Amino acid sequence: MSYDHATIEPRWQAFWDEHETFKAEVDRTRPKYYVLDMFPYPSGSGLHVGHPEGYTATDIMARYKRMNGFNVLHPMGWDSFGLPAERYAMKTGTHPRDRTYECIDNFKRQLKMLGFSYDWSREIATTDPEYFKWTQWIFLQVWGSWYDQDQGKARPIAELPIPAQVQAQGEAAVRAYQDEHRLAYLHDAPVNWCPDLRVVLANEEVAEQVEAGHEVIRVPMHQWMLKITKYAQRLIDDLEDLDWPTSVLEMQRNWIGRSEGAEVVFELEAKQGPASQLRVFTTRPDTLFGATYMVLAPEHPLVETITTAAQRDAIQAYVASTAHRTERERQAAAAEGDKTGVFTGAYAINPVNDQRIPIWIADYVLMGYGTGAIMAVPGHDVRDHAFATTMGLPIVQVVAPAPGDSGGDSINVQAQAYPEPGVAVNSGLINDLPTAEAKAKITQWLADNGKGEARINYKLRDWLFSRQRYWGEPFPLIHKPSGEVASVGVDALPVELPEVEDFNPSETGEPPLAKALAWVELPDGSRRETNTMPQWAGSCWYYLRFCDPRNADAPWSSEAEQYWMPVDLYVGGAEHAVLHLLYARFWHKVLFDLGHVSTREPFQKLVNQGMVLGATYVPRDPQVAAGPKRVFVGDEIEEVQLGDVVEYVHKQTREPLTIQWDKMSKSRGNVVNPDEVIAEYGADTMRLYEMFMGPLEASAPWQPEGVAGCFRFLGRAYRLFFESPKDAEDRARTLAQGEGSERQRRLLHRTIAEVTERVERMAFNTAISSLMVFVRDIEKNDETLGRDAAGIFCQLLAPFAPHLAEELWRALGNSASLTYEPWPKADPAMLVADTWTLVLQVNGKRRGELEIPASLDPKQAKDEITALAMASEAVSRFVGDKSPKRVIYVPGRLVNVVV
Ligand code: ANZ
Repeated sequence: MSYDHATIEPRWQAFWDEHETFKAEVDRTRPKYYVLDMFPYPSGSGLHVGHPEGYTATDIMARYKRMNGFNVLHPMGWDSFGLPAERYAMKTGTHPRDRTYECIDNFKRQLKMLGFSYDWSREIATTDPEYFKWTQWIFLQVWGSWYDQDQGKARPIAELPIPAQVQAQGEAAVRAYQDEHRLAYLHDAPVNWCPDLRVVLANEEVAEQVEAGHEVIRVPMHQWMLKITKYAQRLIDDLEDLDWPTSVLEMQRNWIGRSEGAEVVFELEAKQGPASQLRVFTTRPDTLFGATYMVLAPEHPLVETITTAAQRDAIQAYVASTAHRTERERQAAAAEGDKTGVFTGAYAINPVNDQRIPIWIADYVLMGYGTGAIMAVPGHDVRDHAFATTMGLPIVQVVAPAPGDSGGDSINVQAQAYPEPGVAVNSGLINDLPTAEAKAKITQWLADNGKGEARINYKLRDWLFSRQRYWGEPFPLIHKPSGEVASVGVDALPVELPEVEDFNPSETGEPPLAKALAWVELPDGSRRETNTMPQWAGSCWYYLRFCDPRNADAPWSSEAEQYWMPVDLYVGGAEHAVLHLLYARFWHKVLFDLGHVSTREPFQKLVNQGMVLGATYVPRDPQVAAGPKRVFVGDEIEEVQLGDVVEYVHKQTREPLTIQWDKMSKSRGNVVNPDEVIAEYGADTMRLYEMFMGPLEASAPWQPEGVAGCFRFLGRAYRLFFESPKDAEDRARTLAQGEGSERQRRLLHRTIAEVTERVERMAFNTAISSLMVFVRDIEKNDETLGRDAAGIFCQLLAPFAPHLAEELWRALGNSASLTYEPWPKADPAMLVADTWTLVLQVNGKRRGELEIPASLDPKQAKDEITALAMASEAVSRFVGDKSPKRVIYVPGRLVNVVV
């Protein structure tokens, strides 16, 4: 009998389904563990082997925690609104709904084949009316609230205090005042409009279309905005208690971008009625004496007013030319030193020394940040220095290195800006003060003289929350003939999408819904809002719905929410490090303020899995490689064995090629389809290999040899139960007889200890090596597994290769699934060391040592020993995500990894 995954796996999947093995219910007698994957967008191309990396990791944790007595919530669903289905509809006429559900079926089929322990009874799709009913409900909560600065939280709009003079102006004024304070508001915001494609593009989509030759312009449109900026400080502060990767915490902080500084008021030399002042934001008020010119963003409202007649044409031409560029492009160009701008002809007066300073416009200053205007200090700001040098503007030094700072004498601000802190010079009342004190003193002076005040600024902008698309959640709002915006009312939810034939926006960019007049126009003359919500909306709260997914009366019950939340472990791609997590945290905080959820933060621990890289092949000859780029994929290649090394050649031309590893993508042709891997090796092998490739957080290449290696390991484990010892005559003897040798029991307990400790750390690759060592040892000694050892091995294997583990467990005479078997405990008395020492080298340099269990024979167990070496801290720290060229093993002495 040999290991037949094709029979074993479907059998156990059917068993789990039939017994609802993974169904979770609130149970206050047990501790809970909520483990969540970032749910996928069900794309047309199906899963590739990158998806299951994170899913396997969470599944291991889910299974491990169940065996440790936790009540585990492990759900899966679909982030199923989104542009690809809509584009597909425009091309083929297939309704996005049909396409979406077709893709979901395919994704689900693939996920089920992998044997993940999801509670499928909790499956949700963001496109189901039963789901988006509550997305719309949450939107109404946001729209129905204002932010009370004093209490530091959102409150219902009905509780907004109305100033007496607004009250006196009547109902319409009160309503307008409320609308201004809502957390969701209407705003004319510029969007990226692509006239050729007739679509509004998200910022991150612009580059691709421009490259494809399409024009993208910025045009103002009616948009819904959410006041996430009110939460900027809380979104920073509450990161404190989260168990997240440092890099993600850092990215969140940077995105929110808190800056401390001052707002400074400059008088205009030629007063223009009420427009007599210019306000700027600066993080360096201590450099005020060095401001030699000012710059307004081209869109700044004062540009019109202050430009002199002589400069008008030049200014207008410049403003027109920058309107084509997005803020991102402008920032990128500015960072590369591309400095353009035009003088307005106007002057401002420096409040500290009454000097006249010329006012320019330039697109390196952005309207959306600070006040949209700056005082330029070319002596101490790199961007200003580049601009001043280009335009021939004066450069003045007002900061000198602090006494004792190295390199102090060589400062020459004419040649190069000096942005470092130091001591103030040429700066009147703050002369000789160190930068921090100079900032404080000048800010105080500005405040005392009514010329400014301390200010904290955030880079974070309000969230542009509407899209001109069909396949999204409709807003539950109507526009009344009076101009008033009103809720459709909670009873009218969900507002479903109208059936339409044409999914294109109108010529002018009006959303496709605007054309569904029978839907838009209501009997009382009101019109429905025709924008839809962005794809982020559905993914902002799905983790809450999973707590109580079939609740028809509420988005979730507080009982379920209080029991399951927060998510204990959240695993997903690093591409969501900023926006998804920030938006979800923001909604969560609004819901917290309004009393709908009980935790401040949704996701306690976060892990980003690395990427699975796929292979393509490029010419090895550098000369040839420099020519037009030629890339070949797997089936055009032949591997030839030359001595110890494998070479790649093109099948037809025999041209020598080298391998190149990239992120898997359909366009590169380097994608591996899990269906094929599962057909050949089975889900357990695939899961095992996904975890064995390397540390979860690191990117790693998909190598077919590695898959085969994991398959061989499972085959060996299988034979331990059914075929060993080699001379066994009756099967009963091989299964769980006796105690096993003393050596076997020692090894067993060491394996329990190692696997446990490594799973706790989510160091799955090394946990798997422990299991491999165990199997190899028993096999080598041609031993019969003892009764305990056989059962415990099944338990240890279960999180990683659950189908085979169940099969072996059943063969031992157990009738129940081992899903809820208690996790084994190592006996400390059995954990006495029995090892030899292996030296670890990377590129020939000694990087550490590793204790290898004596059970691993230096001559026989080459694979296991090198695997342990590769997985060791010492080696992986130096190898990182590079793929090793060669691994040299000197039996019993050392492993040298060449990268
Ligand atoms: C004078 C100055 C002197 C500045 C100096 C810096 C160094 P962060 O840290 O990003 O907040 N700035 C302000 N508003 C801007 C806008 N809308 N577009 C482009 N630049 C803007 O940086 C704040 C600094 O960026 C401000 O401080 C201002 O330049 C510039 F030695 O003012 B500073």
